[in-house]
Amino acid sequence: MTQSQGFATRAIHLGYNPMEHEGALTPPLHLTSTFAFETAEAGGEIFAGDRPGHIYSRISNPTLDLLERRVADLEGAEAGLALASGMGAITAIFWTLLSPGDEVIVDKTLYGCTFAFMHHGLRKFGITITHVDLTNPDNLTAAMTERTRLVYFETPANPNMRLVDISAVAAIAHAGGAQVVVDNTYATPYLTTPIALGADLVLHSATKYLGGHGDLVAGVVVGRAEAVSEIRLVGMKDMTGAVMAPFNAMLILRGLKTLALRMERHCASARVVAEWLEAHPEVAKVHYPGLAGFGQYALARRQMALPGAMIAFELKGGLEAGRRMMNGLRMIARAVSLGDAETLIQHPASMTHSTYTPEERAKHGIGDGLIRLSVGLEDVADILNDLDDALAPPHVMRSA
Ligand code: 4LM
Repeated sequence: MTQSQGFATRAIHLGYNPMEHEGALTPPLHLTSTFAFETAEAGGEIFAGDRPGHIYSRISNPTLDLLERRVADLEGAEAGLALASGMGAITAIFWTLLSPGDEVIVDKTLYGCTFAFMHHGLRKFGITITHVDLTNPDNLTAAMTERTRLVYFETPANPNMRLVDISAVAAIAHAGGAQVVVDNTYATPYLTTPIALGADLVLHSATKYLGGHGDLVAGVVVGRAEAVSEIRLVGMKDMTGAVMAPFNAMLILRGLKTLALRMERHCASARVVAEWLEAHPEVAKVHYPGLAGFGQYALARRQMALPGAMIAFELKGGLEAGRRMMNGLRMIARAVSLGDAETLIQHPASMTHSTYTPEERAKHGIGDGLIRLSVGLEDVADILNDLDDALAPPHVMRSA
């Protein structure tokens, strides 16, 4: 297979020839923890890296290998690494690349557990975490120091949909000698390929769109072969042990076959839902990169092939309106995570951030009426109907 083939074709065929596997159309699942060597000498050569081969599934496994090559190819990267979770991917990268005294510059908005890892994990080991509003790349120029090793961000960011201009940030980071790590979970390589825009490493929570069916937890890292190999041998093998189970790799390989198709449908439905929400009287503001009123609309057009299927919106009625809406839903699932066939909804103030005070929530940019919606693959009319019923004012009788 070559790069000249299209995205969907590569997601289905790349790196696998059934004729090398007794004609099996579907790649085999290698459920094995260890690998036998032909001779002691052959084992020695594989250990020394002088001969290709697998040793133990905490280092590599043929089923994971195929997934790693497919995701790397879709992201336009040299190599990939499959890990146990998105957090496994993030922690393996950081433990590999950082030493005490180093500084990491991160955007102001991060997925909550990434934020916790930076603050409660990395900081304990003498690493400085500096939050900078990277939506304005000029802020990075001012913040870079000679200790800055990495610049890290999500685009779009979880949960408020802020975008970061990858090429502008990469140019500034590289000029200062830092590497750029992008969490591409929200966009997927179908919408954005950060490596082509200058990122050094890209990671995913493969739990989300790459798997696409809400049936596993997994992560992937892609980048230059040498860097990915170091993360494999240091961050994954020795420091976290966060290896992906072969069965999960198999499920993600299946998910990837429909990634292009799913993203087209996810994004088309999300646009309809975003426009509908924007016109709804109970909704104060909709944050969706496909709306002309989105603050970073020009960047979204330039950097994303489609605007994605995650929407953040603010309810005029704050906490109570959010709680009422959540409890009024009948089809849409009140659940964390995203990128599944099912539409998922999250109200941080009454769910994930309910133990924060309103002041603490405000400090983290989470308004009491903020709702996060992962638009699924159901018929969009049914998604709208459910939202419509749930958003109806309390005195309006809902349909039976
Ligand atoms: C959630 N997110 O948002 P694992 N990067 C991003 C994420 O959204 C997540 C991870 C990494 C949610 C999970 C409950 C942008 C996760 C972490 O969950 O470790 O695969 O990924 O609801």
